[in-house]
Amino acid sequence: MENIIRIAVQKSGRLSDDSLKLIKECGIKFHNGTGKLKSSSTNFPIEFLFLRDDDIPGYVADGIADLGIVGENELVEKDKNVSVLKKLGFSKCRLSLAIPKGEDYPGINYFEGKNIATSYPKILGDYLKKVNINADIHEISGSVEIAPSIGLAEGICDIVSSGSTLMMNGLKEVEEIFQSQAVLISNKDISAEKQATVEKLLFRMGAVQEGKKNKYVLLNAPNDSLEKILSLIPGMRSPTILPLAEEGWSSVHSVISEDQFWENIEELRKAGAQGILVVPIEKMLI
Ligand code: PRT
Ligand code: ZN
Repeated sequence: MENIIRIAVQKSGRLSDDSLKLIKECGIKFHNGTGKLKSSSTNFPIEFLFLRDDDIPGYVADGIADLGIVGENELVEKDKNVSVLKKLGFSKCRLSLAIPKGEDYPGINYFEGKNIATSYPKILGDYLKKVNINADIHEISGSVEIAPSIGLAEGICDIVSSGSTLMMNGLKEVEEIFQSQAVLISNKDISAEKQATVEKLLFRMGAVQEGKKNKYVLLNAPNDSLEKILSLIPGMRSPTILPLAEEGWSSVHSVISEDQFWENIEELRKAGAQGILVVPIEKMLI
């Protein structure tokens, strides 16, 4: 069928679980038995290709897959001609320059004429050009963090998340050069039939993402402070207010962003709100 789309997701690694979780949260059912390279859905026109993340941008650019989920670091490094449809908000990390802990770091000029080991020669090369530094880029495919201690390079450029790998290897982060998160990418030449399926998927992903940002809040409030409380939890259109059995009290139901909820919680309580329940929202269609 012409409308079936194919999506490439990482087979096993830091992107895999969150990629598959997002697809499941979109209501798409599928089997991903271990070792399988391909799978399809029983209730949505989509097929899955399970690949190494390094291969995902290329497969999508060549049209072997219509869509892919990959880190921006890998996408920019591979420099393939694809479209970014959506930032997905997971697998957040940064690409940073690091040097041995004991070294003084006067600024980016430190790297002039030095050797830097990395698995990201393109991103690093572009950055060094931008800041006008001439350094030798030594490309290695893994265990970049040990390069200084074995004398292979004076500094490294690698992915950092918590920073503990750098610390364990006696290194310190000195420049952040790139920020990354998982993104949904697409082939640039998708048929109209497939595009309709892509739109359906994007709509569902948007609803899941909106739902995650917001919470459904229920609370009890004395009627004479309703006005104040409603100004603190304005709701999607306007909050629902139901009278409680107890005279002079109401139950207020509303949707509020999680950040805004925590910012306003003290004021809500001061205004007399009681029995506050905060409930996760699975999907939100605005
Ligand atoms: O086998 P395959 O090629 O598919 O996977 P991979 O080994 O190349 O990649 P994988 O699964 O390790 O990471 C996939 C993607 O997750 C990366 O391309 C990034 O976009 C993202 N990501 C998020 C990370 C990290 N966090 C991360 N911490 N990728 C790698 N790391 C490594 C980093 O290389 C370093 O060794 O973790 C270490 C640093 O972590 P901290 O927490 O100690 O700072
Ligand atoms: Zn990889």
